[in-house]
Formats: sequence, C-alpha cells, structure tokens
Amino acid sequence: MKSLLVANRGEIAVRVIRTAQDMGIRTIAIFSELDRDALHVDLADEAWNVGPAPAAESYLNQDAILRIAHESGAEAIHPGYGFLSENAVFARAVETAGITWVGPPADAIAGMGDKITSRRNAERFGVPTVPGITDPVSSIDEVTDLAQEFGYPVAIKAAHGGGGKGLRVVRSPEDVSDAFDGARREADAYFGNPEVYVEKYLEKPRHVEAQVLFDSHGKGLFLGERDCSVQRRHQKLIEETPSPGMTVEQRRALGKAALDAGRSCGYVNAGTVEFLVDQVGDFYFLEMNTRLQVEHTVTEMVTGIDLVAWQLRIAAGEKITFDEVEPRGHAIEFRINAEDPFRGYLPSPGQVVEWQEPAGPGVRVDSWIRPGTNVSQYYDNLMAKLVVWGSDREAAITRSRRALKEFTILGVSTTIPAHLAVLDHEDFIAGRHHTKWMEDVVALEGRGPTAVPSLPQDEDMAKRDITVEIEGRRFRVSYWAPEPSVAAGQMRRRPPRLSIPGPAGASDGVITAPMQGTIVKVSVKAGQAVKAGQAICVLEAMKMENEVSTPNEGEVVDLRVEPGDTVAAGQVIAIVK
Ligand code: MV4
Repeated sequence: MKSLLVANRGEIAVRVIRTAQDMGIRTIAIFSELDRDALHVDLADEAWNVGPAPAAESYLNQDAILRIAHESGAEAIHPGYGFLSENAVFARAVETAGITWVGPPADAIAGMGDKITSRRNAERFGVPTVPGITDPVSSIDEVTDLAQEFGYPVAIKAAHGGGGKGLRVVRSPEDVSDAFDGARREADAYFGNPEVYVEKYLEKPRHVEAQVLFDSHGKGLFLGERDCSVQRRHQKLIEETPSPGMTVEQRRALGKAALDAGRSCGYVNAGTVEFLVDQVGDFYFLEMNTRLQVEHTVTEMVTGIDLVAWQLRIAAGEKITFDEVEPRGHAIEFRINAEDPFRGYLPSPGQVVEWQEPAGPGVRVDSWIRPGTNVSQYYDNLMAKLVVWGSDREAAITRSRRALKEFTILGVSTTIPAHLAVLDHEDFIAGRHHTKWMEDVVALEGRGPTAVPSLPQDEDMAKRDITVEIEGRRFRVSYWAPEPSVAAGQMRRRPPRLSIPGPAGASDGVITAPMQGTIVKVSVKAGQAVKAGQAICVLEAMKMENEVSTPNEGEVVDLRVEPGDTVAAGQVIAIVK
C-alpha cells in the first residue's frame, strides 16, 4: 500500500494519518469547508476539499469521496469511526471501484448491522446471548407471552438499531403496550424499520467489549477486553483495560466467544464484540462493531500493538505474524469532550483559546485541537482522548488524576471535572460501577462554575501570570491587564507613560521640561524635521514616563539633552524652528 485516503476528520483522522506516515504511506486528507485549518489537513501529505460543513454534504458524501480517491490516486480508504465506517453500501462501492477498503468485508458489516441476524449467527456458533428470541415480534400479546416466559423486566429492542435508540424496558404487563408502540416508533424514526424483538432485561450490567483481529487467511486473535461501563445516555466517558475484577477464566471464555462471533459473519480486520456482563459475572453477546473504535487506544497501551498498522497490513492482504499478546499493566482512556458536566453535559462549542496537553511517563494524548481551534456544532464534541498507563489499576488511577489536572483548556467547558469526580468515587475505585452508575450516582448538576472558562473577549486585554507568596506558600495568580505593550512594560518595572504636549502658545519653538525629572529617551536628532505633536523625548518623573512633544512643525535646530540627563522644571530641552 503506497497511498491512503482518510475519510474522516478530528482526532481519528490525525491518528490514522500518523500511523500511515510511520509506514511510509502517502496520506490524503479530506476536509469540509469548516475544517480548512484543521490539524489533519496540515499533517496529511495532501488535502482535498470534500464539500460544505454539513456532514451529509462532506464526510458522508460517498460520490465526492470516491471522486477524490480517483483524482488523488488513492490505493486505499480508511473510514475511521462514525461517518461511513459501518456503511456496507459504501464499503461495497469502494471495493467495486478497485480501491482497498480498510475494514471488514461489506457482507460482514451488513450481517452485523442487523441485530436479529447477528444474534442468530452468534447463537449458531455457540456464543452466549441474552435469553430472548431471534424473530421480530409483531403484537403486544406476543411480547406479553415472552415476558411471562423470561420473567420481567424485558427489553424491547430495534432489530436494526444500536446505541440505545429504540430500546424500551418493560417492568410489568401494564407497560407492554406503550413500550411496544414506542420502541416500534423509535425504530422506524431512527433506523427506517419498525421491527423489534424481545430479550430478558439485565439490571445494572457492565459493558465489556472484546478487541479481535482477523486476517484474510483465516487467522483470528483476541487482543483483550475493555470495560466501558462509565457512560451516560449511551455516550462512553471512560474506558479501561483490563476489566476490573475479571478472572483469567472469564477472560479466556470471553475471548473465545468474541472470536466465534467474528467467525459467524466471516469477519476480517479489526473489530469489537460487545457483551453485557451481569452481576454474577456471566456474559452475553450484544452486538459487534465492525470498525476501529474510539477506545482502541487502551488496548494499544497495554499490548504495545498499533491496531491501525495491523488494519492497514491486513487490508493489504498480509498475515498476522504473532500468536498471542502479553498485556502489561492497566490503561484508562478519558474522553475530553467540549461539554459542560455541571449543566447536564450541555455541548460547549466555540473557540479553544488555551490548550496545554499533559505529557510525561505513561501519558498519551490523541487530539486535533490547537489554541484557536473552533469546536463546531456540526460534528461531535470529542476534542481529545487522554490515555493513561500504569503498572496496575491503582497506579493508573493516581497517574490519571495527575494528567487530568495537568490539562489546561480555556474557551470551552470540558468533561475533565466529571473524570476527576469519577476517579475520586469509592465505587469506581473499587470497580463496583455499572452502565447505569454514572447517571444514577455521579451527580454534578449545579456543582461547578456556571460560566465557560474563558479569556476576556476584549482584544486589548492580555493575560499575565505571576507568582505570589502568602505566608510563605507560593500561589500562581492570573490577571488580565489592558494592552500587551503597557502590561509588558510594567513587567519590566517601567512606569506607565503619559503624553504631555509642549506649553500652549510656545510660538518661539523653545521646548522646556514640564517638571523636574530624568531624560530616559531622546526620540529625535539635531537637524531632523518634525511634525506638530511629534515626541521629542521621554522624561521620567514621579515614577511616570512623560512624553514631551513639539507643538509646532519645523526643524530641530538645537537639542540640549541626552538619555540619563537630569533636568529642572523649565529647563530648555530643544528648539524647533
Ligand atoms: C440491554 C441492557 C440490558 N439487558 N439488553 C443499550 C445500548 C444497546 N447497544 C444495548 N443496550 C442495553 N441492552 C438487555 N437485554 C442494557 C443496555 C444498556 C447498556 C448497554 C451497554 C452500555 C450501556 C448501557 C446503558 C444502558 C442500557
């Protein structure tokens, strides 16, 4: 593979471009008109305008992307995550166009996209699934009968859904009718198909997913699991590996089930098999994500494997050259989103005015933000992924606190305070959290600042940091002072400057010192032509700098001072004729 088009934006475009360049591959970026100045555009070897800001007209525009692939001579397309990454129609169009698709075969995407089909396939391969049925339900009575059989509560789910949309929990027979109608309505609205099916509903499960990698020669490997139980409204906030409390036997069984699920649909390339783990530690297949995931980085941190590199090699037809991984230590990923955890995670778009990433041992930051970057409402809120490694979970947690506190972001609100609250919570520290925990237990509403941390909008204001000591203890203090040049002058202990015109009616052109003081600067030379109001010298008096200027136009015929001279009030400084 010599060239790669990265059909994405943001941190994942940056992530993929970096590895491709590490492998000597020419990288081709696409950008919407909102992303002209984005980091992925600067890093790629070339960049092509794919269309206007709305994703439908740019990052989802299949024809435009294929046209750019042809014009740029791209051999392969990496879709990243989101956008077209799990679009079987696009994957097929790419393959048909003779371009290498860096992802699973279109048929595997389609098979896993339909939740009933994927559940059925997984069951055929002996993968444990949540007690339930593999046919769509078509009536309220049918749901009531199934609920009787499995016992309440049951879940009604969209057959073509995912991500929690079209999922209704039914706790008693009276709730069936509303839930059935609601789930069908949502399924139709979000996924264009009203089909729903029924499963036993698991209370307070953990979300544990398995990273798998298959080459096109029949080899498949399990690369460890990730616990993604810290989420709210189906948005993951924190992911970690290994999953707290999971035993070696459980892990081995999970890995085998994940590989079987992948084989059930003819999977090739990197994929993720999602499971729910109940309170006694039994796991159940949920769905397979047929893409590289946001949180793949924690797996990379503990295995030392570059998953994007393997995606590219596998897409190029290469074989997996190792038989097992030896994970070391513990890794945690924190999603740094532009949203306000103190106000219900309200999106906080806008310009990032200050951006300082943490670094040091065991810290990786995947980001696309620079000072001045605008986080737009057109796309997702993910600004960065902070990925922290430690020799064990406790070390990783302690280091995470350090790294999160080291992160400085001004201009937008961020999820950092929420992460710090999670890290300090005894449930998380003990590994007792589950998929409902963040919403039910970690309440941040109204407990923080009400305003976005930002610099003053006044352009004449400049931020200054000083160190002060209060009773011997050092504190960093920031303040905002008008006009950088004046403030900078103050920093060098130069007094502020006033402008003092020559005496009114000095028609004779004799310029005198308005007060006693010291000449700190002479601004003209003898013989020089000057305009009315032009500065002649700067006189320091009473800790103020005073500019002495000529009231009339003319030539400096006599200049009687030099820097350092002391002058008395009324003493002649210069004569302008
Ligand atoms: C469930 C469940 C409990 N029991 N299915 C939500 C998203 C979709 N991918 C599947 N989801 C769930 N399915 C049964 N039978 C609980 C959830 C669920 C969940 C799953 C994973 C991560 C976070 C979640 C949050 C709430 C509910």
